[in-house]
Amino acid sequence: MSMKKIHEEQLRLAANTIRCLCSDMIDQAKSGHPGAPLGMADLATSLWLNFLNFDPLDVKWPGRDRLVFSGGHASALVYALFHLSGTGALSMDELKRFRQYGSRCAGHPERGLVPGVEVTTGPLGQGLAMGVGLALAAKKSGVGCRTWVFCGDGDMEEGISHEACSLAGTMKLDGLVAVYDCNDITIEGAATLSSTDDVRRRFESYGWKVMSCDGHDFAAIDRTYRNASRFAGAPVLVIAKTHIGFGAPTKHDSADCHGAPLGAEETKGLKAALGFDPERSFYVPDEVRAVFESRAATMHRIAKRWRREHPEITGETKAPDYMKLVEALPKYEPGASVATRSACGEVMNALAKLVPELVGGSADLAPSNKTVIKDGGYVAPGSFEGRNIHFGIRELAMAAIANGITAFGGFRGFGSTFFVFSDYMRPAIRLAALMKLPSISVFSHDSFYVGEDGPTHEPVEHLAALRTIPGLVTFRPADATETAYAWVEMLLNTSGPSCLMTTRQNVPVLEGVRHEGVAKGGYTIFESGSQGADTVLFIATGSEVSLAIAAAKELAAEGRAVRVVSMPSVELFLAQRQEWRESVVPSMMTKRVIVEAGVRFGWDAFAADRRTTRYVTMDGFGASAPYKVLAEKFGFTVENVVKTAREIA
Ligand SMILES: Cc1ncc(C[n+]2csc(CCOP(=O)(O)OP(=O)(O)O)c2C)c(N)n1
Ligand SMILES: [Mg+2]
Repeated sequence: MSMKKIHEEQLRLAANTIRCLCSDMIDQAKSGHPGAPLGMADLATSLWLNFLNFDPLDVKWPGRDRLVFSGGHASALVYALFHLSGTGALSMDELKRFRQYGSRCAGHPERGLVPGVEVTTGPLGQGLAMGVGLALAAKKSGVGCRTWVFCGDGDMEEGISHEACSLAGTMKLDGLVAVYDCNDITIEGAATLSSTDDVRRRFESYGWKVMSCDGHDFAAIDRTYRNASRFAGAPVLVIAKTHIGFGAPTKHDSADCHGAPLGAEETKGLKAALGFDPERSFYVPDEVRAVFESRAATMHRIAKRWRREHPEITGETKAPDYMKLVEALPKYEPGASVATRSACGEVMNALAKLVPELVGGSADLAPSNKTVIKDGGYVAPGSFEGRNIHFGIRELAMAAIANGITAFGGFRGFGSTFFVFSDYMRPAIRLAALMKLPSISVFSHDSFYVGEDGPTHEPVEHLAALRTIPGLVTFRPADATETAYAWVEMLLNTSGPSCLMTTRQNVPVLEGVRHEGVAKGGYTIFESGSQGADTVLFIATGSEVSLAIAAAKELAAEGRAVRVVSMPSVELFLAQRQEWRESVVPSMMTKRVIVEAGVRFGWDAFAADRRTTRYVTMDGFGASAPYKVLAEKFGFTVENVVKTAREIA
């Protein structure tokens, strides 16, 4: 289908309209970032009207190009574009409610709020890394779309850009075009105050094709985009020299316009300089509406035809069939001894056959994490079919790329590493939770039982820390069977991210494990004696469940009433109805012992009575020694758990 090119004069008028709209929005809100929208308006308008394959009337068209504004502070620009494009989601009234409670035009663009916004951005650098994930998924999907990422000096400075772009270059990830809004200004002033590296040579050394242009010269932008979109064999970086605050009479080229409204006078000056009526606000000339409408109409025709020709590609991630997953699970015999990381590997492989959309890898620890999909093949330079990815030692990029893969649609991205390094991934896990994206993280070596590697490698506060992220579901299974059920629950959870914590060391396969119990976060795995106010109630997770059971059995042998609750997912348990929670952890059972090889933080919520609640938890960092020695030193022995229980029994 031939596409009518939008000419330079029309582009300029459209870009200037966007500049005025953005400044009006920001002035009205008395809050926002005008500098980047004004600086990037020409680049963004040119892309939108002449290159971006995006149908505003079918924003989920699977063949669409993916567009990311990694510097989410340019949100006004995003909203102005979506408004003009005619998705219908952003009316002029909505633009006037920029940054107000309940508006779709939130401070930074959020996936889910504005249909067509692919990923939430704002934490600098993550958008670029998610763009790598989107581009990787695009290659895997075979739909042939491109991924365009706008990024700025801040994105370039962030460590994650080095991680993600180095990987993208190594993999020769073509179809990805990053447009670098190079205005040499950040909040504190000149970017050179803190960064003088040569971005061109940096990216060339990663294996990227680097192009450059004047970001305000439409002919040059057009030429560069054309070359970039045709380039095969490597990702492309377009270094576009721009002026922050372009058009603002006194604040252009100055950090002053980065994050503060221009204000009435400066905005009038901006409009006058751009040939607009200084007294008119939220104004869009008819010609500008017309060019956006014409582009949208063309795109809609293309998308419709594409959908007719590819009815099999829906772009949706299907929720897997529960019964099929359960039937495929390996069975573990009580009494056997299996590290939950090993069980994790077996279970994951059994389920991966039924869930072809599962793709991901490890940050160079796959043999330890046990997260290789056997026979799945690897993503390699120029070859993207494999289901396994060598992320390299790049945990944060791994998590953000997994988010990009998941956000593309039709895939579930996962990443894995040692649990202690989950901190390196946390910002991206948080963003997944905010986006309600069902990415998966697998963390092996989940406690001081790591042993000889010592405290640098022994997570202590990490369970508590992950449990604080709203919307994240964590699983710390007690044994191989719970691990199997946890995997099923992670795959069924399509409304947010999940994490699985597994042991390095062997743990016994337990009796009494119940799928319903894992699905509900916590359940009674063992009890003895007449259950009532005198029962000693143990609540434990992961490798400490078998320890609690052993201690409970010792007390039971003396005729005491005991109960052990396994709580693989604290947040799922807390989300259950009162009846379930009360049946598992009855309020009248106030004698409680909580056992977890992590800090006590968070567990006080489970104390019915402080005087009769005891904790076998970690008070500080771990240490370097054989883990059996550490278990003695830190009190994770049957003897100590029994002794602790006796204090209240
Ligand atoms: C991870 C992270 N750190 C800090 C910030 C706060 N911040 C927002 S924009 C910005 C400066 C970005 O500079 P640049 O990308 O050059 O944007 P420009 O000033 O050119 O618009 C900073 C530090 C952030 N959003 N994310
Ligand atoms: Mg800048």
